[in-house]
Amino acid sequence: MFNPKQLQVYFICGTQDIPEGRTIEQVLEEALQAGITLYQFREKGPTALKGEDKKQLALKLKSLCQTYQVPFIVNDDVALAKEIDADGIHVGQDDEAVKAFAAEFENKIIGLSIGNLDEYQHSDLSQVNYIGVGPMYATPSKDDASEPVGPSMIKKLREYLDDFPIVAIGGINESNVASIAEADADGISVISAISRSDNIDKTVKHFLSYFK
Ligand code: TZP
Ligand code: MG
Repeated sequence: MFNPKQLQVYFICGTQDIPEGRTIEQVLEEALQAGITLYQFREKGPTALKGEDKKQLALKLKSLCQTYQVPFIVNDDVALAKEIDADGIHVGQDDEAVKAFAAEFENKIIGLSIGNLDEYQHSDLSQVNYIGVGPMYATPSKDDASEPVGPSMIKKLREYLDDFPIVAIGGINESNVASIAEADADGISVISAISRSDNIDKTVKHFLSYFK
């Protein structure tokens, strides 16, 4: 069951985001130990695992998340999310439409990406639990990212959305997280600031301190 507090420090990561010499299991376990509130499994790009390899890794990471009672969300891959009984699914504007699968994710978490006001106006949020808004800043982790919109986009969307759960994404790090919290996001979703941190424990705890 979804609780907006789960958006506070939302870690997204796939095998492509792991620095040399580390494994995704190690990185995720450190992040879970440090207190991340939600995890999204996102395999992307030329090295992305597929088929059975992707499924087996997803099952391993899901079970790791269960140990820490942190929900496990799958990016894009609705079929995989169903097959492994993930806690939820996150889709972008170009992915499978929420209305096509919402009935099968009734007691699960459904997240939708929104890049700007136009996308917001064309999105049906009636079956969506939270929106991911961004990129806030330039990001090293998404090749086809749209123009950064900055924390002011969160403030604008708040005018329309009242207390609907919003998580900010894209280029967020320890130096700019304050402006995201100030814009009244429910939390941050980050890849590289955690996956490439020299001290995951310190980074996650720093992020958590902004979203009490
Ligand atoms: N969607 C918009 S930006 C982004 C995604 C998946 C990448 C975020 O990665 P980072 O490293 O936190 O900028
Ligand atoms: Mg997508």
